[in-house]
Amino acid sequence: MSTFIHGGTVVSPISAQPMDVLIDGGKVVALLSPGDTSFGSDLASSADTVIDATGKYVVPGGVDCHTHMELPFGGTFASDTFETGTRAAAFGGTTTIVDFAVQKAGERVQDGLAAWHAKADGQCAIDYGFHQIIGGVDDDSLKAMDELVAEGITSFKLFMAYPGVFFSDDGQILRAMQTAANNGAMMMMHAENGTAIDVLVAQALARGDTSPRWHGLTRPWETEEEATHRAIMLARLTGAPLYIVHMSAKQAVTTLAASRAEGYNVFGETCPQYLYLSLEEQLSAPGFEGAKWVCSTPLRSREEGHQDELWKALRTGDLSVVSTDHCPFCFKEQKELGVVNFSKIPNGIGSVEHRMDLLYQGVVDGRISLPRWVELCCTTPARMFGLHPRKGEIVPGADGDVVVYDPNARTRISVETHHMNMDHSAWEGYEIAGGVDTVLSRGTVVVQRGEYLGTKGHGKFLRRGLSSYLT
Ligand code: DUC
Ligand code: ZN
Ligand code: ZN
Repeated sequence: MSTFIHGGTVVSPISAQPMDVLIDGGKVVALLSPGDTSFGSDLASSADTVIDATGKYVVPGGVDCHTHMELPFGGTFASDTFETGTRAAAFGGTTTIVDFAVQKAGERVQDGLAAWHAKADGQCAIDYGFHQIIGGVDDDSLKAMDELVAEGITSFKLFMAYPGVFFSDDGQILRAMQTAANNGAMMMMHAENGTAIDVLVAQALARGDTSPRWHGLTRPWETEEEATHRAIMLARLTGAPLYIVHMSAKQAVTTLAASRAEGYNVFGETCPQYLYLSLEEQLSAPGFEGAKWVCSTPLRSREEGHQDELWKALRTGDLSVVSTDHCPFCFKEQKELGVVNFSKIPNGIGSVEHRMDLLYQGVVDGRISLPRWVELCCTTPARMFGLHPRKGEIVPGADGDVVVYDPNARTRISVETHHMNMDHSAWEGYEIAGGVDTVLSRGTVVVQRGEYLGTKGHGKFLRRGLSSYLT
């Protein structure tokens, strides 16, 4: 089964040029300059399927390396299953997700991972891998980290937030990092000072400050910056590579940049919500409305200028990746758990369907270049987490994960039209210049002009290698 995509502009992390793409047996087999008569041109003329990409961009399938399908949180579960969430991702041009398997304290890491395999197996529209959350660092879980690396789970996330749930103390963090320094895995960190935040939350509630806005005000930038600094110092001490997830505070990014400038393997991601949304506009919406935007780290103040600084860091390379931290909860009965107490609102925003579109607006607005869009959303996450060159770039030998993206399309984001299992959209009414036209996963068309053509179970588990992004 072969597919020939012709007439488009192929975007790589370093260039955008007119090229035709030939996919055969689920793999990219050739990139041909228009009119090329060399290897592949015969195959192209006899391809089973021909896709006309004239006037469109041909980009690698998106790699969203931070999702939480069915995450247990605050007495409920993230509302997307692997079936609904990966289908929504495909609609938005994402062809790979890396989700977080969870080990809770007192549970075997291997059991937590097995539970995640059971949730995802046979359900997914696109390929998927797992990071492993270690919620209880001890001798057994440290040993399990070595085992998991051999099974293609090559990154481990710890939390400096959520005491009593996912939290690790500094000694536990140090031990896990020593293990990663030894086995080559990437450490990932939710960097917020959770014990300090818990005091601020209790004080706010005691004063009667219970509305969603206080979620943000009780997680000030200092708590992110302090934890970021501590995590980086512990990583430096051990030699483990460190990836800080969902960065939202400009001061934390400055701290990260300082260690990057010294040559350490420390990296940061941000998410669309921190680039576009704010404490003043969304989290402070009237009544309980702001609950839709309760996530951690929280949305930051626009007056303080965090959003512009994050865009700048995406340009300079101080931030390496844009993921979503997709963690959807419905407003009814889920977000509403916190209607009289913001600390009971399940933390999370659903964006897995919109990441490619939202970041493309950065290209339209002149904030990032076309190749940088691809690098941030596709190539670097693949390299960071051991999936490149199979994923993240259109090169011979890679999986045929390709998106034909139409810069002339217009998309209006709405709960009425999205495919995520949510009863609202954090992006309601957002106008997108551009839109996904066709999505291929391993050479199979899964979405075409707004129609889902894929199948549940097409998506396969990806055993990942070690990061190929380290310096
Ligand atoms: N942050 C969220 O917003 N949701 C899930 C967990 C997290 O760290
Ligand atoms: Zn987190
Ligand atoms: Zn997360």
